[in-house]
Amino acid sequence: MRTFILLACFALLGHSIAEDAVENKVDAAVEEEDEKYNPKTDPCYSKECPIGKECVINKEGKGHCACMEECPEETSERAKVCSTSNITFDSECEMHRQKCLCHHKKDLCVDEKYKHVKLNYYGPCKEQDECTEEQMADFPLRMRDWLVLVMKNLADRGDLPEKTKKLTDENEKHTKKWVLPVIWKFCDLDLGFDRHLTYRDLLPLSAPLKTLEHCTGPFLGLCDSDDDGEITLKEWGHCLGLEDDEIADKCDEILN
Ligand SMILES: [Ca+2]
Ligand SMILES: [Ca+2]
Repeated sequence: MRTFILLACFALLGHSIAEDAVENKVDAAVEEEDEKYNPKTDPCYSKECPIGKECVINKEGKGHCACMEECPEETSERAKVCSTSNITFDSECEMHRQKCLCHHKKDLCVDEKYKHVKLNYYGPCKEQDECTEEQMADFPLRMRDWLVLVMKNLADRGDLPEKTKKLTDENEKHTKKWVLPVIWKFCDLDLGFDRHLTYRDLLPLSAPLKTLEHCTGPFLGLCDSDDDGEITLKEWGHCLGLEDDEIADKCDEILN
């Protein structure tokens, strides 16, 4: 019996020594690779790809963005996203990866309709309560109060540009304290500074808010009063209760 235990120990020891030797070899090879690696010659080194895509080197040796092989595995409910067509994806990455795969007609595309998929809100899709007339009437008032708070918090934390901070200080004297924050939010959301808020421009506001406030979607729909898919400063001001003479384009002042 003792011999058996001894032999077993030797066998285990032998196994462990052999494993260590293999590991050392692998480490050395990785280190050698690392030493050889030169970011300047890596076509993907400084290539940034949008979500759901990754850089791969093509036949010409150039880096280009292709659909991701796979997204990091997500098991948390909080990572899930709901699309505008009410489909839940495991993550925002997975939604964009599917969009990419389906757009390029790849085998891994789950459903051809995913090529038009768009993010609606963060979290799994859920039945949203109907936004009643009363709630809808109340929503802009609550939203502008919230914007006043957000802007004030940013100013207090020193997270606003100097000029904008000055504007907020002056704004303290006004009775209608929401006018400046409403205009500021429009400028803040406006990608491309073209004074039009598209679906994409509105995402940082709508995607987190829609899970918490079921009137967000209908409200933003109403804001686009001419129904052209974009919200102008005038439309934004009107739906948040600003008078015509209060809707002034201060984006250059606010953002610089
Ligand atoms: Ca824009
Ligand atoms: Ca419009």
